[in-house]
Amino acid sequence: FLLVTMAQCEYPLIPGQAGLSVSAYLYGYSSLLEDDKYIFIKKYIYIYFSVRSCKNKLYPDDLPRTSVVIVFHNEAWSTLLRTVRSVIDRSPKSLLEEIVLVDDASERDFLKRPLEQYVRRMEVPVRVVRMEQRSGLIRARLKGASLSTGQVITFLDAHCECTVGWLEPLLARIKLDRKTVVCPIIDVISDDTFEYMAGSDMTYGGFNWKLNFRWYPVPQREMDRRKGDRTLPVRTPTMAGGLFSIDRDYFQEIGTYDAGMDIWGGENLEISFRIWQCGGTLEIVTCSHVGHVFRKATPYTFPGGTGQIINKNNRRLAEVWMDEFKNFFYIISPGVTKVDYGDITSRSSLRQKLQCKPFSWYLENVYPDSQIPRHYYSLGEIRNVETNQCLDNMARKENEKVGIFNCHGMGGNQVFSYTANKEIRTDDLCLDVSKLNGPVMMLKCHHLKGNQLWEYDTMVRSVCTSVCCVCRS
Ligand SMILES: [Mn+2]
Repeated sequence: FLLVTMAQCEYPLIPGQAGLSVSAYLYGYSSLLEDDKYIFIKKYIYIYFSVRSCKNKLYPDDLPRTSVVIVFHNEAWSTLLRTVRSVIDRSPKSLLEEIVLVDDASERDFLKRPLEQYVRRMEVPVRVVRMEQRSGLIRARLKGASLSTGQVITFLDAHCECTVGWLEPLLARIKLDRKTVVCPIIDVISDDTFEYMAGSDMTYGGFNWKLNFRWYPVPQREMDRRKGDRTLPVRTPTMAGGLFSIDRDYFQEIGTYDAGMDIWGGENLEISFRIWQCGGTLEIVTCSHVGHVFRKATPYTFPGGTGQIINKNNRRLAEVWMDEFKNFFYIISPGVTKVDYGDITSRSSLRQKLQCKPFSWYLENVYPDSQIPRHYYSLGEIRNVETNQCLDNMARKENEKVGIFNCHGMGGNQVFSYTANKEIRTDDLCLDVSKLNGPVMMLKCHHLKGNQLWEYDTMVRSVCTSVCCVCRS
């Protein structure tokens, strides 16, 4: 902890600038000092540096070299070149084997010959590889990986900016243990102004019942494991998918990607589950920062419709890796069971061959604060048997009231789970009552019981306030 006054605070507090990676939390504080006739108001600013002494970390000289594989489809010139340029400028030459740009059948002319001619002049070998037809992220990455030669493969999206010192901390973790798969902290590049904003080192990857990737706060147990040192990597249950480094041989050993998945979606959870369940480790390396342009809408067209493809991919991931916990996905996404997911025998036999652990092990050991409860009493609807009405989350969001609607028996918004911790959950929200006589709200599950503890007898009632959730009369 450092205490500095505003006057002392001349150096920039922008993360990354001057090599400083800081999180500054500003607390205004004023104290009155009397000096004869004058009262000086001195305004102190307490600045809590999260003591991210990343700058002083030393890394071995003999780190493995990496190829950087970047898939693009109709990417803008400026964002693509910002990515390539920053990789070259901010990676030690001795660690950068090459850059492989995989064009997933772009239509824009400047991404054809002009791009090839432009990158030919660069100081590092940059290859442009073309997919013959639109193949999607997964197959395009597999092609790029197979044509690259570095000991490590680093996948980046085509709209990134690597920061100074991004690469060494990633490679150092892989050198230490080749079964460690590492992601940088993903900083945010605005898609309006393209300004660079620091991402948080206090969130990690999770997923909800619908198998959407989500960021959640790093839990206390993970802070404790690192003894509060925020320069140490965070073990993350899942990765966002766009940006990570992996040892080439290990990537092969654990079965690269599921080539039966189409285009995009679900592949990041699939590789995350596979890494953990099959003996690897997945980390966010907090000393490595890469910016990423988060776009409001996907520029990709999905042949056959976005929903169908993501549902198919998610079914493959649920069927191969999630055991009985796939029911959470199926029951909250009615209709998804009708989607054909193709043949999964090769992925199932991969799981057998690698002797991967069950999904319950993953929930217990890797993701105990998962949105999918490891232990639960029931999963289904909460019905008033006399009126035939059901609790319904009405597709509302966090901090809104839970609703009641005619029971439809179709799962979806009427699915709740009464967990072993006596919470009532719907997806990643918990029923919560803070006032006598309600209302019953849907809040983030906090795992601390209290307002989220429900007792079941013939009614379901909140312990804290005795509010009945569903009453018979
Ligand atoms: Mn992206």
